[in-house]
Amino acid sequence: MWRTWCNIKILHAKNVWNTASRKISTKYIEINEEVKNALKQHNPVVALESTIITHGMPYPNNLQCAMEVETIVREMGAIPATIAILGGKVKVGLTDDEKYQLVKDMREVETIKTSRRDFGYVISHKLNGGTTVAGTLIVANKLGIPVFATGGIGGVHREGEHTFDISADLTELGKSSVAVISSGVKSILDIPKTLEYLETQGVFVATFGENKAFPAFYCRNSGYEVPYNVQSAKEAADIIRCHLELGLHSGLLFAVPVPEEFAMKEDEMNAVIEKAMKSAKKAGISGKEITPYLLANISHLTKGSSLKTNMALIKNNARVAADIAVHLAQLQQ
Ligand code: PSU
Ligand code: MN
Repeated sequence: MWRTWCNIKILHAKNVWNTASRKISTKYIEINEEVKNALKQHNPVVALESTIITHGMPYPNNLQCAMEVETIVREMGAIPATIAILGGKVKVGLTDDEKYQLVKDMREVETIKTSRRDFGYVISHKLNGGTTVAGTLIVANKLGIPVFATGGIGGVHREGEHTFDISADLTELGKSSVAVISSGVKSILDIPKTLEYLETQGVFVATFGENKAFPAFYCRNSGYEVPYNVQSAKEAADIIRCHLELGLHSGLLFAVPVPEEFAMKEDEMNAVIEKAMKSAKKAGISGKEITPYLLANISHLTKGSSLKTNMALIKNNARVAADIAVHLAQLQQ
């Protein structure tokens, strides 16, 4: 029973019209051998998103960060599985060449920030796509990869009660049997509303570290607490195991504060964020463009130091995620 959530669920093309199926047609997905073998043998795998690469960071930091994150996952004893769409195919476990291609193609080919709603379009038009947290969760969930590392997840935007801008990351977390390791959410978002939304969606939320202070991505403390604090990878793995074995079909969020030496000052950051948000409003930016716009603007306003923090926290999250994946795999053997 315990083993079933890790089976690779792939459907052959003839069954593709079975709309009740959770499976992806083999026509549309390519899993690299290393990841396939690790999944078969219940070895630790960490899923990684690719919107960070395509829309979250400038070149060459995006590529450098993606490579370093994978190295860290390997050093910790897990297999990295960066997920993206290349030429209309979902690739699980991008090779370095494929990561380079994804970035290089952006100069000539339309590259879509891909959440749930975008997959059919991207694949039918044989485009490239950077999968968001939501998009990556869909693939990880279908393949039974229970651990996924990223920087920050999307959330309820400030003034979301008027704009209805609520990231699909939250609804996807509500229906994916996957644990996401992130540094919480940025204060470009409404943090208390995001936490409320996660509760409604049945997502387990805990901090991973010293206390229950929910981190705000660039800063270690958002000023809001969450109900749970987890202190070790073993404890996290035990919780994930129970959550999955109970068949709850909702996700888990472990929020890891950025390491102290890379953390940014809260007052300073709040002022920068206010400024970036004003400029977004003035430029009429909305919808899926808002997060990439703000990220680039914040990096510009902080003269690149927010980008440094961003890269440091992703790497730290990858380390924690791999540690959790290793402990989870031990529970399965
Ligand atoms: N936060 C970051 N960097 C990012 C993102 C979020 O610090 O690149 C990306 C993630 O892929 C996330 C997506 O899933 O933005 C959320 O976008 P939206 O708010 O449009 O749902
Ligand atoms: Mn949005």
